[in-house]
Amino acid sequence: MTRRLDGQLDGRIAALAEAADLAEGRLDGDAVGAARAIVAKAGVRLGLGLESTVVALAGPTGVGKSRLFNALTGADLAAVGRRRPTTSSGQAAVWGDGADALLDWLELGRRHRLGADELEADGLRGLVLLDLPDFDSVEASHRIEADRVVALADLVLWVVEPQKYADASLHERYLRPLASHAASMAVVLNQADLLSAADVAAWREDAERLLAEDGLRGVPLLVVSARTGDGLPELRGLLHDRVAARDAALARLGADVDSAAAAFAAACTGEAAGSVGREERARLLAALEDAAGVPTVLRAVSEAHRRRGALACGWPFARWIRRLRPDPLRRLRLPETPRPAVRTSLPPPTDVQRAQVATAARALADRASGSLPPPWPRLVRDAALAEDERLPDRLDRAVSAAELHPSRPRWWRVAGLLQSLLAAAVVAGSLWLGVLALLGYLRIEDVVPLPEVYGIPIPTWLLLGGVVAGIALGFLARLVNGAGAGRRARKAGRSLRAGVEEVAQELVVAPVERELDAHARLCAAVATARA
Ligand SMILES: Nc1nc2c(ncn2[C@@H]2O[C@H](COP(=O)(O)OP(=O)(O)O)[C@@H](O)[C@H]2O)c(=O)[nH]1
Ligand SMILES: [Mg+2]
Repeated sequence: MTRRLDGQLDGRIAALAEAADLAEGRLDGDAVGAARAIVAKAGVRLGLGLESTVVALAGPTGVGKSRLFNALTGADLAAVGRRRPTTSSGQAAVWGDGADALLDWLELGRRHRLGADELEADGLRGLVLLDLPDFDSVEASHRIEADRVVALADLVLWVVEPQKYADASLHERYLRPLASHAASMAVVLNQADLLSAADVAAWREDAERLLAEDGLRGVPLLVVSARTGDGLPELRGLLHDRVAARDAALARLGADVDSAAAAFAAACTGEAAGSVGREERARLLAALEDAAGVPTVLRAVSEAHRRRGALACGWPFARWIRRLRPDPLRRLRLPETPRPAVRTSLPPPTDVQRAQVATAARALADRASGSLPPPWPRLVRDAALAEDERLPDRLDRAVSAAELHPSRPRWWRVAGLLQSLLAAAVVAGSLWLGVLALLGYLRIEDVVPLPEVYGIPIPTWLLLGGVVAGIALGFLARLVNGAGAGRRARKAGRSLRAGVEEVAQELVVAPVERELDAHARLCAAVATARA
């Protein structure tokens, strides 16, 4: 039974540790610290073994803790009454041997070991009983010490007397916050000898009512007198049961783990998280493409192809017009082959473009966080916008790394050669006609025969034919290159979009999904820790 509980507790402690890791930087820092402290404490306490059960007598001043301690140990160990202890630390009585490491961990130096006879008599072997300083002591160090040990004990016996049982600080500072620790404590109504039997009954009833108000219904309530010994057999019986079962440490740690995990529970209410919406994602991509200057790049790709085509196979006598304007790809310093390390000369995203990206990222985050409770909507949104500053640079790299397909088709050479031949014909025809005109001017006609085809002289054929064919070829090439430019722009667009998508995934979508995943894992860990 103990072993099974032990194993189960190990799993819950591991879950609490995971919850604390995930809550780090996301949820309340105090709760994270408290959870880590419980994980650490549980590890140490379990490591010290379950053979010993640490029971602390805690309560306000003068209720009889020390006298009860003496009564249970059967020795005059603790200073009672007016002889107030001058040290701030409590003291321990150990039934049996061992437990030294446990007492070292509890930092209790004053230790008493019960003899073999006493062990034989009460069957409490394994009990480590602690008499604590008063939690309401005027000495701050006493109060701190009492709180420290109360946090470590396996079982806490809250000792009160007829006057102090309703003490507000006991209920508000200790009992109510420990409502989940009902299995790790008991309340001892001491000094019953001062009351009549009827008053004792009324007292018990009233104490029960107060405990119920604290949320501690079912906590064992014992009426005793340290002076007369009344009720001590019942108290010993309770201690015997808990010591023999060796489950007090597990119950205490279980309650600790539960309340530490409960501090995260508010972040796990509400419905399940949404996911990254298709529509919001598409809108983000559009905003990023715009910010990356994709339309500008595609225009440049298309324009560069036309320009290069015109220079390669356009009518040679009109090429100079094309040369007037610079190559758009070079002007933007867009690499001919993908070179992710090279910066382009594209203008950086404008404020409007950046705002549009931020709006799209926020919308994506809001949709993804669905109806999660706080602080998740904020965390998810922060994650979506966290890499905002890196976006322009990453988008520029994505453009540099894109395949823009600016290759030159092979037929350009053939068309260029043809244009050169036609241009040569135009030049030859012009020269020939020029010579003829000069000869005519000099009245030396018909010296050389003028060959004709279809009644039109060959030089005229050469000049006019060259011009018409050259212009026609240029026009035809322009048509084909226009289609080629469109094709290249579409291919480049696919490559650019893939790059932009990668950036969106890395800098916006993945961080959002990481938060959603953190939420899912944290809440699963909290559920496991509280099981
Ligand atoms: N009548 C009566 N007096 C008690 C009882 N228990 C303790 N006292 C007295 O209450 C005073 C405070 O006791 P002490 O053990 O020092 O209380 P502590 O401050 O809680 O450790 C002392 O004078 C004790 O003798 C009891 O059961 N009956
Ligand atoms: Mg005392």
